[in-house]
This record gives sequence, structure tokens and C-alpha cells, in this order.
Amino acid sequence: EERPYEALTVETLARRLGDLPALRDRIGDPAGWRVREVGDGNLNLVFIVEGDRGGLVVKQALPYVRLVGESWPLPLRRSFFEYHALRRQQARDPGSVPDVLHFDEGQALVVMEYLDGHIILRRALIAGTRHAGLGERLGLFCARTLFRGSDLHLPAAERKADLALFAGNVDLCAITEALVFTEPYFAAPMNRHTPGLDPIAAELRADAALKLAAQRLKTAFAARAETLLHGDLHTGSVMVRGDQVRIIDPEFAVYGPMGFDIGMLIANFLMAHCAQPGHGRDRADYQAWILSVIRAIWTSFAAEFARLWRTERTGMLFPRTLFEDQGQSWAADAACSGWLGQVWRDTLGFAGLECHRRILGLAHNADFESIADEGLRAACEAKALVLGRTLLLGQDDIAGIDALIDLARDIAER
Ligand code: SR1
Ligand code: MG
Repeated sequence: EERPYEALTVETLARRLGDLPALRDRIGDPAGWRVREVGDGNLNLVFIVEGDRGGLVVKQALPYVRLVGESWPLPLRRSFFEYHALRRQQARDPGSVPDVLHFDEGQALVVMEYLDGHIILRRALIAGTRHAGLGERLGLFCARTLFRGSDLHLPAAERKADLALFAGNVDLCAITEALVFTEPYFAAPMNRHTPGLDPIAAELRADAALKLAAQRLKTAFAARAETLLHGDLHTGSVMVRGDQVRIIDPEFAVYGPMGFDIGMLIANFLMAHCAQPGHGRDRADYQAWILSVIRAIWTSFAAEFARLWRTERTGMLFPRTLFEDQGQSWAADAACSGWLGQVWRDTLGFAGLECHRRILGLAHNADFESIADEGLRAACEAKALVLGRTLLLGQDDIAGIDALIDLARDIAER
């Protein structure tokens, strides 16, 4: 008989999970387990469990939004989508995500490999540490997961089954639809912002062109089911240790436009860039490094995507029978450039939205929140807000990655 859902605690975890061979065999006798709750995200419980032979991570969904409390119920089934997304990401880009050791749908928990010595990338960007190959690795992850989850690669029946499966992730999609695309642009009850930003917040909320751009992107998010997205690919969803990189937390996974993941990721680096003056003096070199990571994300994504387009285009879209097999690979290459052009425009727009919602909406970033001086924080955030508006309104004008880097540098130096 299935046990009813019950949230784990530090005290109960070893008793409740200690019989599972997948855990016991890996880390040793549960009598010696040391358990810590380390979740600092907005939604879930996260435990690190260490035994004689090593560690593991237990992530369990709560029936409400942790950030807000029990007044905002949230169904447990998000862990089902996280588990299935992790499996697909592991298959599509091996080594990019933690290994899953056990999944319990009823208890809404996923047991994963412990990433010993890794830290959340956002914290690394606040501390000012550099990680070789970071942008390249993130670009590869985006290209491989986004290409291999799409109709460019998957058999049509498999892609349609996955589209239907992840269409069930309605609760987390609803969070994104409200928090990213709509609430930042009016005085929604849970919004907050740093004192000092009132004038610019009012200006953005009065800007009809901006709100129209946001709603056009929301339409793309809701209607353009290009591929399986991570769905929440910010710098809090990446762990680093030296040059090792792992992507975590795909509970927002859903089919949508490729630029959503890349845009959110790049936006979080742009915000980290804007926040640097709040973390200490002499961060100019570090800011330049952040911009180099953004450049690497896009160039590595685009190069790998083009490689996969040439070598793994086995899905129903742009079939080789029409192009390469008839000596017209130039046409397939042109289609790839066109596809990447659309992803770029989407990336700019989604990046702009992410900059706005992390400053004006409910869910903020530690990059800014950790700046104690409110005046300094507001100054850093204002730059990201201006940048966000420029990206949203300049989707068709910012020609490429060099133009984006120049823009980010110019706005930060004002
Ligand atoms: C209520 S959840 C707020 C945010 O946390 C998650 O990480 C997502 O980014 C979501 O929008
Ligand atoms: Mg998360």
C-alpha cells in the first residue's frame, strides 16, 4: 500500500529512506548518516545526506511555494517532471546533470548524486571566481538538449509523446506565465522592488510598446513548442567546481521556444555583470570575464547547433531527402542560419523579460539582493532594467553577440 505523502525532515530522513538499496549501497549504513537541509531555492526541500561511503542529495517537493508559504499551494507533481527532464537531459548531453539514483512519485522526491565541492554558480559570480570553459559548456548543454528534444532530431511520435507528457506541467508553467511575462508590468500584489526604483518602474509599466513585446513573447512561450526546455535556466540552476559544470533543477521543463532557455541564462549573467559594483571595487576585469562567458555561451551554442544540424537532423523538419540528398546542402545551411537568427531574436527578448522580472517581480536574484547599500543596489538594478528594455525593444536591431556585449558594457559604464 502506498504511503501518503509526508515532507521529510532532518530527523526522519534516515528512517524513511534508509532501507532503499540504491541509497544504502551507495553511502553506507543509515545509522551513520548525517543529514542537512540546504534548500535555498523558492520551492522545495533539499537535503544533503552523508554516510561512511559518500553523499547524496534528496530533493523533495513541498505542497506549497516555499518562498511564499502555505497560502500558495503548488501540486507535488512537479518532481515527476523534474525526474523525466533530468533523464532526457542526461541522455541528450551526458554528464551535464546529476545522476538520478531513485525517484518516488508519491513522496515527490528525487535522490541524486551529491556534487561534492560544487557551489551554485550565482554564488560564484557574487564571490568573483572564474571557471574555465564555463560559457562553452553551457552553450553545449543548450545546443544538445534543445536540438535533440526537437522535431529536428526526435522521431515525430516520440517528440509528440514528450510534448503531451510535459504539457501536464501546467502549475509551474502558470508561475512562469504570470511571474515572467505579466506581473512585472503592473503593480501585482506580490511584486516588490528596491526603494529608489519607483520612477523607472512606473516608466516601464506605462510603456505600451514594452508590454506588447512582453505579451508577444508570452505568445511564443505558450504556442511555439519547439523543444523541451529546462524552463528555469538561471545561474541558480547551475553548479560549478573549478571547470566542472552541472545543470540542476529542471522542474519547470515544458515544450517551448529555444530562446527561452538561452535568454534566461544570458540575462542572469548580464545581471551578474550589472551587480558587480555592489560586490566590491576593482571588479572591471571580472566584469570583462562575465561578458566573455556570455559570448562563449552564444558562440558555443550556435556552433554546436550547426554541427548537430549537419550531422543529427533525423527528425521530420528540413529532411535531408529534400536537401543534402539532392546536392542542396547550401539550402539546409541557409535554413540553419535562419533558425539561429530566430533563436537569437527570441533570446534577446526573453533575456530582457528576465532582467525585469528579477528586479520588479516576486522572485529576486541574490546578485542584487546581497548588496546591502540600497542606493548602490538600486543603481545596479536600474542599469539592468534599462538593458532589459533595450533588449525587449531591440530584438530586431541587435545584430549579434558582439552588439549585445557592446550594449551591456555601455550601459554598465554609464
Ligand atoms: C514562486 S517561484 C519563483 C521563481 O522561482 C523559480 O526558480 C522560478 O524562477 C520561479 O519563477
Ligand atoms: Mg529552481
